[in-house]
Amino acid sequence: MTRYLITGGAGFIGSHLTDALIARGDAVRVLDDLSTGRRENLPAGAELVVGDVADPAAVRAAMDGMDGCFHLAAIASVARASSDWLGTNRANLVGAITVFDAARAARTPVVYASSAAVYGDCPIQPIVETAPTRPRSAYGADKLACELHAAVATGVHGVPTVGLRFFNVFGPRQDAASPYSGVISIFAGRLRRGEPVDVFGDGAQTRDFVYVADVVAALVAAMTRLPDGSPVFNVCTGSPTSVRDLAHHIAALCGQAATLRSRPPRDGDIRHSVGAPAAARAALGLAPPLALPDGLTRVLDWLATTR
Ligand code: NAD
Ligand code: UD2
Repeated sequence: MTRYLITGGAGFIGSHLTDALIARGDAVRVLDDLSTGRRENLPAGAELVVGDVADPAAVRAAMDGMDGCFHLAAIASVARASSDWLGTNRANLVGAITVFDAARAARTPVVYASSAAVYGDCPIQPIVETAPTRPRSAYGADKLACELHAAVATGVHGVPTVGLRFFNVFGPRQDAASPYSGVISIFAGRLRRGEPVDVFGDGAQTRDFVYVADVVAALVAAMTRLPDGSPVFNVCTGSPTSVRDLAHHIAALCGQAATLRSRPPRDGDIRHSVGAPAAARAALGLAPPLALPDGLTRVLDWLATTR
């Protein structure tokens, strides 16, 4: 039986990955401080260790006996990284270095979550992996630094690493009630009740929304294939959607008209973020992604069963 450590495994993406690995018969240990993750997200059979990913002793103990590590623990919010720069740095960068350091003793492979935020405002869309990285947020800067430390882990210490630059991930279990959550969960939670939504800036900013099951498939394929050389890949669809169009689209699926309230732009907000998916598809053998309307329907169906 293959054994995996998933840091942040009680969170949104991590719990879907845990489900997938348990379903195929792997053993899963989750290290999570439950700051945004929830015990109830985890399936029966997953082992939960409550602890901090920036605590070297906790990470070393959690890594013991593992065949691979998926490192997903982080404070996953551009807005929170802006208000709590140092606190998020500890979770988002010190946490990653702590994982790489623990992995080097046994050369445990690490597949870790990076972000589209590493690119900043990229003039050429869709964005390819070789585009310049110029983050505009503390969150994106920490994710880029994770990639640099991953290259050190591989090049100096022989730890196989693969970084996945997730674009904007959505799906069931993303918290609709948190203001720090992804825009789809916030909009879906409000629009289905006929409530207005806040649009930061003019709403013409675009994002590449990728469904969580496609992200899980990329994580599993990256761990299975472990391409050499500490590579990084976009995990995205290649299709842009503006925030304003997103609101109208979700409202239409709910049989409502959307009421949009204009709000000032967010600090560090990126204007356009659409990824080129070809390199990941080729290197990791990924299937075409789920179409946005199908993913939105799944989110709305899930919300209807939960509240
Ligand atoms: P999430 O908040 O649901 O999951 C993060 C998990 O990490 C939570 O369970 C949380 O409790 C845990 N955690 C936070 N700080 C920790 C710490 N110090 N020690 C241990 N556990 C800690 O967020 P998510 O959307 O599932 O994000 C997972 C990963 O993917 C993160 O690294 C995030 O930066 C990255 N990512 C997410 C998106 C997205 O659109 N959701 C896009 C790009 C990258
Ligand atoms: C960033 C990263 C993403 C991921 C995420 C953290 C980019 C391009 N993307 O996502 O990869 O790491 O951080 O999980 O850097 N918005 C509104 N109203 C709301 C909420 C959001 O208008 O109520 C806007 C927001 O200003 C932004 C867009 O919606 O333009 C998406 O916001 P988000 O918070 O879902 O994600 P984003 O793009 O900051």
